[in-house]
Amino acid sequence: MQKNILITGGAGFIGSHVVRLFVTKYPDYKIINLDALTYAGNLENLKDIEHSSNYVFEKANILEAEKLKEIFSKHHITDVIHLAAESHVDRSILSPMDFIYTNIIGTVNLLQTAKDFWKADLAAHRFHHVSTDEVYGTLGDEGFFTETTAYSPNSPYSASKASSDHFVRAYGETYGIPYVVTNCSNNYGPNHFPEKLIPLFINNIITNKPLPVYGKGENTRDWLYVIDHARAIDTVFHHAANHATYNVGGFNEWKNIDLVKLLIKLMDEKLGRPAGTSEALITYVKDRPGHDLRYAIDATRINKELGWSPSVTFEEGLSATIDWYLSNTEWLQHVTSGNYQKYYEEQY
Ligand code: NAD
Ligand code: TDX
Repeated sequence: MQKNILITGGAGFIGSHVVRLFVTKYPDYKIINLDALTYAGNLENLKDIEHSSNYVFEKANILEAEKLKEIFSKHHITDVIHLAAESHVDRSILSPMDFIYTNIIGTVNLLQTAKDFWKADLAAHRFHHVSTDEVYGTLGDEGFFTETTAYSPNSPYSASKASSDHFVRAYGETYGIPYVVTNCSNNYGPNHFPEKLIPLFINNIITNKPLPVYGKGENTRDWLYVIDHARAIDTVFHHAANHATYNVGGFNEWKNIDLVKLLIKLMDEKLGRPAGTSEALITYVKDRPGHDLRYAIDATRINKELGWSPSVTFEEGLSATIDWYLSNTEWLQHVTSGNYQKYYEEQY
């Protein structure tokens, strides 16, 4: 059967890398990128592949059920890789309802559309839901999240993602939707919107602005290069058993303050500034409410069962990421104007 894969959120950070990988690696598939182009969606992320003959863009919101039906019919959608979401924890604290609409109701709309459209032969299809390690809540100083860790979300963002994961599972158990779920750790890389820690701090170091470290900077995250996440999605989409879930991570934990110092070291070198100059920009600010202390993914299962592992080290990935931002200052200027600017001023 010809594969016509609907990738939602394909104009965003991770989605753009997934779209690029599928369009270039699978010329026989048709890739339909559905995106509402919110503040986080940017078609500039895909300008190198936008004229590919196996690629189509549909501007649509996953809250519009009728529009989803039209798109499924028009393109004979055979599979879904679902990334569209509101994705920033700090925004979820300011405006939780946007997260409930898109992440929960939008996901259920998509599930419902897929279930109705695929009803003649559900087993021939696949719904890949892209989720996060944040659904597991927080770890103490030790231990890892595994696929059997109980959900315990602490932010409106993670609660909305946890809810969407539960709906995906429920549509599998109740209606037989053939789903897979991946729960990934923090991504970094090109096209990352500069509201998240790494791109925000890269931008602020370039422009000599304060680096707002929440609390004491002791919170820990597990970082994965976005292209390795896209590779993991490719692997799970093609090879996982139905109803499987996989944790995806880099076995690469960093305390925020140590990561910020590494970033400063690399950036001062690349910008030709004396070592440590940008440390003066570090500014400790009020902690994020409900701030999870530590995330750490146990990615043994995807490694043992499907043979996936990260392809680059953190130092390689971070260096490539900084180089990308330094040579794409126009991209940074475009996304840091307008609405983003207003939001940024409200925050700091
Ligand atoms: P992003 O915010 O960069 O991109 C989200 C995309 O979804 C944007 O292009 C936006 O326009 C689109 N979108 C938002 N609401 C929409 C709607 N109602 N209808 C259609 N399109 C809509 O997000 P990201 O960081 O690329 O994350 C992608 C997915 O991966 C999300 O589901 C997120 O929860 C998950 N995830 C992210 C990370 C991470 O570190 N960024 C880690 C694990 C999982
Ligand atoms: O200005 C900042 N200062 C700061 O200290 C920002 C933006 C963040 N932080 C801290 C908070 C976190 O401990 O840095 C850490 C990383 O923060 P974010 O980049 O906002 O990521 P996080 O909250 O960990 O969530 C991310 O990873 C999981 C993504 O945004 C989610 O979409 C993904 O699901």
